[in-house]
Amino acid sequence: MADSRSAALFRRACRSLVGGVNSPVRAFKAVGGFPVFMESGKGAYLKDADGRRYIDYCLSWGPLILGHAREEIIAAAQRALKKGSTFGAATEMEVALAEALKAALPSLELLRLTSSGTEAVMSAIRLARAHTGRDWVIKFAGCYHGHVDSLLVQAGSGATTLGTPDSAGVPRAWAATTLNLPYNDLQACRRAFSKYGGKIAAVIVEPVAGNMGVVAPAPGFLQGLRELTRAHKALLIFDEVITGFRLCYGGAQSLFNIRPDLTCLGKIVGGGLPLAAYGGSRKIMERVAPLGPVYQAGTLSGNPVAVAAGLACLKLLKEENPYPRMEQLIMHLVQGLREEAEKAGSAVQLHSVGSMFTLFFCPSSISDYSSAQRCDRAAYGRFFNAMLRQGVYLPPAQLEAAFLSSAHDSADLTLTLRAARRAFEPA
Ligand code: KE4
Repeated sequence: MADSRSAALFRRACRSLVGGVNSPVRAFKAVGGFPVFMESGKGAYLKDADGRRYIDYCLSWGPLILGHAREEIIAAAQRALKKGSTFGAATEMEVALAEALKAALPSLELLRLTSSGTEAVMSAIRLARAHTGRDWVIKFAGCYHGHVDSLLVQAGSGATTLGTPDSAGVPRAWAATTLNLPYNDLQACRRAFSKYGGKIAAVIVEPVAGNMGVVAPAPGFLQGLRELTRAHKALLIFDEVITGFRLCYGGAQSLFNIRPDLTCLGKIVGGGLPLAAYGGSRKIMERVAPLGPVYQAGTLSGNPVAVAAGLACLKLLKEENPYPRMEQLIMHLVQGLREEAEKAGSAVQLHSVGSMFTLFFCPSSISDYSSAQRCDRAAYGRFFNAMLRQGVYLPPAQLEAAFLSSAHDSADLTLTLRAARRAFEPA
């Protein structure tokens, strides 16, 4: 509403912050209108600056698998904060978190904590180039790996939402080291390796894509990447910033039983605070400073408050194992959305893996970026706003993943499906 506090805050924000936001995909450009300013969150719910409550399926783009403001995580962060916010020195807690990550993902023999997923990916790419002595990287169109210069080529997430899949400001020479292939197209990968094998340092993949909407790997796709990279002595990098601890406690590499050479983690591992990580075999990781020549650093890497939140989050996930229940709930939600869309005559595709899902407004099946781009984004925008008006907050962009948390319950789903019944009504 033009006279709402969010509207006033947005007008004020635009005077100081680029586009009034600190990350483009929050700007609501893909769904129209202006961003709702949030004031607080609790469990499955958000409250905006005007006091309106929403059932939240964006969950800060993935980190909040246990819902907003989970008591135990807040308490752990508060305890840590009282002892000091940062030391720029080694601490026992960061070792404990590293040990917990290694226990969950056996492919991590040695790792490094960073403050964002972008940093983790950027470092993993630099390390792969150093380890192999090669420059080129294969990524997949529609996959987004953070705003790493050389990977902002046909990127997903906010880049695709804003129609800038190839960012300005990236030197052509850097983008030229990136081979962009269709997701799920193993043949294209085979051809790339047979043509450029000796130049390719790594393949980086979202093992379940979230940044073109949720798109699952085709059977054999990930295994095929593993075999191809091994045969050509390139590294396989799993970008598990979204899927890590989301699909199951061991992430996609456990679910699909694939051992990547390097893994990038983020979002959930910080329990909602800024923390990410990258890691892999000791042989590869020992090339990172101070042991080896690959330089990577960070003032707030392994920040004690974020580490405490991350440790508390992983402890709760291990103890509560919310995955089976969330999968049951998401099956119910997806089936209900499919039925409501059918009744309204809306052509939709529903994708879900674990507790992440996407409602695509598209009449045909989706398996990669080009098919995902056939979506009717205006229809998604209308649906998003109709749901927002009824107190349901979806990701403000069609080609993003929506998430469930362990705080969502069947009553939330009933309200969501009732809102969807009205929101699907033809415009
Ligand atoms: P951050 O630098 O935003 O912590 O992580 C970058 C990143 C890396 N890899 C994957 C698979 C990711 O999804 C992301 C970031 N995800 C987006 C949303 N899809 C974050 C939201 C935003 O950019 O504001």
